[in-house]
Amino acid sequence: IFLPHLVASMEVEETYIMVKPDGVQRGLVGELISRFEKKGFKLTGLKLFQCPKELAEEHYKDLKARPFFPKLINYITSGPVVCMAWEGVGVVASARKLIGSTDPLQAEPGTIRGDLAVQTGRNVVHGSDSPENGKREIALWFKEGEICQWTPAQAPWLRE
Ligand code: IDP
Ligand code: MG
Repeated sequence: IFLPHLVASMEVEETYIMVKPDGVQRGLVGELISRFEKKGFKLTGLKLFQCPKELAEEHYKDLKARPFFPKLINYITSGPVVCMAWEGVGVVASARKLIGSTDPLQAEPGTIRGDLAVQTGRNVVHGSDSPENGKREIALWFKEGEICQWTPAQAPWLRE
């Protein structure tokens, strides 16, 4: 039987990664960019941005009914975030693995949240949970012209 959800995707995907306000305030921007860069994914969009309330609410609309929603919106709008678009084969699931579990105390050592955070309400980074949401979120956070298509010089040294 073919179980597609158990197989790492071979498609080129895009994911929206965001350093949340705590990550920016704690000086973790360089470290977080570096983790995705070193892994071998391609950066296609990057900006520091003060998120308006409406955008935060749209981004997290699936969580609207949750009791922590108002606090989540306050958190995400409490200071600048760093918005990133990353591209690569299997990048969505791989980025989620690099990020680690939502609760940093449950996140494995070696993951971003496992190494750098202690609480769900201050878990330093966002990553899209599906290729569809990757596209949706990049379209939500970036304007046309803010995404760059380019070929990294190291491309032939990352994939045969
Ligand atoms: P994810 O960021 O790992 O995908 P989601 O369940 O999509 O986790 O939740 C989005 C964000 O909402 C989390 O990263 C975290 O900042 C916040 N959040 C989720 N659950 C809680 C909670 O129980 N208390 C406080 N904040 C939460
Ligand atoms: Mg999520």
